[in-house]
Amino acid sequence: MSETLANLLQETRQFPPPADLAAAANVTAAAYDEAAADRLAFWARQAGRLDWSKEWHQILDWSNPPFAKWFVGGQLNVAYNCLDRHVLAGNGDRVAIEWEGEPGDNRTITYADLLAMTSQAANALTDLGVVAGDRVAIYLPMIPEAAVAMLACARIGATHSVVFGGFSADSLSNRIEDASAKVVITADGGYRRGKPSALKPTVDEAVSRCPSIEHVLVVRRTGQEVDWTDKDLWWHETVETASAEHTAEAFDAEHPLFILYTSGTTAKPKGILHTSGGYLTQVAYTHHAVFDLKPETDVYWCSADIGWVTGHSYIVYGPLANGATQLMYEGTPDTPHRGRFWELIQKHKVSILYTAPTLIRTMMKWGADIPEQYDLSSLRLLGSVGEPINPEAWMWYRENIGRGECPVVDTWWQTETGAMMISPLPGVTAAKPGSAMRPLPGISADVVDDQAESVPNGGGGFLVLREPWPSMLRTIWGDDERFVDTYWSRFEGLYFAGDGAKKDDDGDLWLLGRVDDVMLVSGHNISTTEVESALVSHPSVAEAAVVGATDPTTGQAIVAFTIPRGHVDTSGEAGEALIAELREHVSKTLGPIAKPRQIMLVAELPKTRSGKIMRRLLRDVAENRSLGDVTTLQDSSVMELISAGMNSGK
Ligand code: 6R9
Repeated sequence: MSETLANLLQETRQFPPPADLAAAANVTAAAYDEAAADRLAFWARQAGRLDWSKEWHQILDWSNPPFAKWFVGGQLNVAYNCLDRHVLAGNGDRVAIEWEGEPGDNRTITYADLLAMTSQAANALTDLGVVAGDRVAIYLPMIPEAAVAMLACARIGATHSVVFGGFSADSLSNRIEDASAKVVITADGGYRRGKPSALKPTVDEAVSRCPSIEHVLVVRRTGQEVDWTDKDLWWHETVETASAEHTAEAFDAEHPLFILYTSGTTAKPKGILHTSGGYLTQVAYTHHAVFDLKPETDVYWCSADIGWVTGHSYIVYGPLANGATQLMYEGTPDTPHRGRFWELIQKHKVSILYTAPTLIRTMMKWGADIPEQYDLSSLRLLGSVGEPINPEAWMWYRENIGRGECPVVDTWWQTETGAMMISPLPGVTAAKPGSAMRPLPGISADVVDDQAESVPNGGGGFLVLREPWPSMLRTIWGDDERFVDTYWSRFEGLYFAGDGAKKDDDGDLWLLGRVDDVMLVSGHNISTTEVESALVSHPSVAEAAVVGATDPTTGQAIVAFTIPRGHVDTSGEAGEALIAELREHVSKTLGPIAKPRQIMLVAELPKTRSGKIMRRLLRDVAENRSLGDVTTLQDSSVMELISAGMNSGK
């Protein structure tokens, strides 16, 4: 970005916390002051939420930046903190996971059950020769065994590397190879959109290229036919026959817990390494503070996949460390019908929902009459993660899912940050639709210009983190140099996250998307997010993706791909009229500079499996190039449809 971002969007609505929630909130405004007074002491107190076998002697060792060590000398077992201690405290009968399979089967798993299952898996892995420090790849659908496999690794000190079920054999084998994993845990298949979808053939292909793999553990989920090799073992014959007694050993606070490869919307995937004590401290604290979790009464649901960092931190480690009762759902939101999510919330009386803007916008497209048919009165708090949430999507979520009463917390963070960094606190913050608001207590985020100078209120630029935080990535697996280059080289002494952001007049933060996506139009930097939000604020639009395409006169020109809401007529002249109206609407909302050169009406957008729009591919289409790598797409047929529409001039 040669100049700071143009500050286009104006949003003045603001929603203070409900009085009853504020009065009983886990965290009050005092947390900001306490953390500001002594950041390290604040984090040391949060580490006190966990059971340590050995106390640390130093909170943070930052003597060799950017390589951090938190809670130096401390020892703990992560799985013990998520399981044993709740059982020992008399909460073994509390439900840990209410699991719903896509075809309608379900399982109820208490903390005592989950401990027994994890102990069996830990014993089985040990019998297979897995020892502390080894890597285990996990390639599973959203079934309880996914959480069990992760916790079993944590329990024996093995480092897990979860790969999204459904990534190609290439992606899987690259990740296995990069980490030299010894074991893969997978399943015959899982259910997606009403059908069993196979996983094992992909694993077979990947493993045939990966000599490091000694064993493949296979959970039987769908019962479909599978080929069998001499490395394969059934989970039910290996794990479920093992002893359910296992004594957890304590590991160093900096013992590697997991590697998670970033979704790779760009270059070679990076193996983000997270360790134990600091990571668990921050996921547990943020889950407690941002969701205001009351473990005895709340039913929590994070709809993410376990293969995304959101599933690691806010399905497995954060909620379980806090003794939460949670819903886990295997399938897609429209199977067998478009009300499935709301039906599940009604059935399990879910009180806290954490989901992604892409899902909210899809629900907008399907129409508010669907959630209206269900009793959603159990909900008391709504969360969002993964992308900037457009103000209109935020409002729709609050009004139609949260009865106009539930606070919405928009949480900004990354695989690299491990846990939430910027978010409202539901009992404190008067939230603004579309803003992630303030850094959480103990976190120092800022927005800087090209010269690393903090921008004043009203300004825009690069989002950076000034101080190390407990759940920060420790490095890129096997590549310290790339870690330094990627995150710590743009601005001296600052972590640069890759996102653009602005500060409003009150100093609250608005995320503007990846800086790689920022458009330069006639010398003005314009964020894709703001133009998308302007489009989504039109009543006929459910979702929009905006890219900058090379243009002979303006340098770059704005090209928008827009999904109309369900009821909208887009045929022939009505479609042409809508496009003209949308161009005018953007121009009126943001100013003529932001008026798209071209708007296409499309049925779908290319997204990664965690729901992020892949603008890179849309840029290829807008500039008439052949498509780049599409292997991380959720649905690769989407691009063919979009390209066909572009070429027919629509
Ligand atoms: C947790 C997660 C990280 C990138 C991040 C940013 C975008 C995530 C956001 C958000 C605006 C939010 N992002 N949450 N942008 N507002 N609340 O998504 O991790 O998959 O590594 O992606 O996602 O661009 O840099 P990850």
